[in-house]
Amino acid sequence: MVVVASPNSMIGEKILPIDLPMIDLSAERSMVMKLIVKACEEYGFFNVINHGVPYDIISKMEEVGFDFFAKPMEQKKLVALDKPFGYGCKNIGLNGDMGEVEYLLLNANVPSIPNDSSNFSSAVSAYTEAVQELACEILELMAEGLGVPNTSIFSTFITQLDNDSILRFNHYPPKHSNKDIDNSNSYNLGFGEHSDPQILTILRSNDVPGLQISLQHGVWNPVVPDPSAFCVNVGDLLQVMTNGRFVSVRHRAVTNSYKSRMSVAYFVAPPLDACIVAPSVMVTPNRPSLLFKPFTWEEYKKVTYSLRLGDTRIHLFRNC
Ligand code: GA4
Repeated sequence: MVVVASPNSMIGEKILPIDLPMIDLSAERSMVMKLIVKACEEYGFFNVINHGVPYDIISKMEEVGFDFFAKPMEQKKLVALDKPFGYGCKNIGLNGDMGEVEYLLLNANVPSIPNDSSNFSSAVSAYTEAVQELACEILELMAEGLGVPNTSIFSTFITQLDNDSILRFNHYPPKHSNKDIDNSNSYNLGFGEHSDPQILTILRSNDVPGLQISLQHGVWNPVVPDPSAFCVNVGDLLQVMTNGRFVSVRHRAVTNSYKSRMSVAYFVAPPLDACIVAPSVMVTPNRPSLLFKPFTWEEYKKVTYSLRLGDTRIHLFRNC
C-alpha cells in the first residue's frame, strides 16, 4: 500500500477545497466561449453540464466498467494488450511509478477487450463516440473564443482517423471499507501528481471524491465530484498550441474515501505525425514570440514515456 502522510502534517502541503467553474453548454454560445477561455486560463480545469451525452450511455459504460473490475484478478490480467494498453494494477507507466489504482487503458478508436463475453465493447464504443463529439464541440468553442480564424484547428486532430486518443478506466479502492474506523486525515496516493500530455482530457467519475488539482505549488485543491457533469482539463499540447495562454495544471488522485471510485478519462491526442505549434494569432503583445519549438506528437510522446509520472516535460520544448 502506498501511504502518504496526513495532508495536515505533510510538510509544505496545504489542502484547500475549490469549486471549479461550472459551464452550461446549453447557454448562449458567445458567453460559453468566454467562460471556457477564462476557465482554461485561470484553472486549466472546468466542469460542463448540459453536455448532450445521454445518461443511459454513461450509465451503461459505468456498469460494464464496474463489472470488469469486479472480475477475478486472473481474468483481468488476461487483458494484456500491446504496451501501454491493457489492464494494470498499481504499476503506472514504464518507469517504476506506483499507486493504489487498477486500470484499463484502451485505444479510443478500438475500445474493446479480447474475449468480451459481456456488452463491454459496445457500451464503451457508444460512450467514446459521444465523448469524442463533446470534445470536438469544446475544442471548437475554445478556438472561436480565442479568436483563431480556423475554428476547427484543434478539433480536426480528433476527426482524423489516425488520431492517437486513448480511454482510461481507473478504479480506486476505498481507503477503508468502514468509515467509522477512519478518524484520520491521512490518504493513500491513487495516481500521483502529473500533467496530462495530450490536448484535452474529458473525465467522468462516480460520486466519490479523489481528484485534486494544484493551482499553486504545495497547495492541493480537492474537486467535488459531480457524476452529471464532465470535468475537462487542458493538456500539455493545448498549452503549447495556445502559446501558454491555457495552462496544463498538475493534478493527482487520492483514495481517502470509504467507497470505491471509478473515473473514466478520454484523452484527446492527435495523429503521431501532427506538428504541434501555436497558430500565429496566439503571438500577441503579451506573448510576443513562440514560447515553444514546434514538435510532433510522436516526439513529445517519446519523451513522456521516457520520464517519470511527476516529471515536467513541457519545458524541454521551450524556446530559449
Ligand atoms: C498521464 C495521463 C494518462 O493517464 C496517460 C499516462 C501514462 C500511462 O499511464 O501510461 C503515463 C503518464 C500519463 C505520463 C508520464 C508517463 C506516461 C505514465 C507515465 C509514467 C495514459 C498518459 O498519456 O500519460
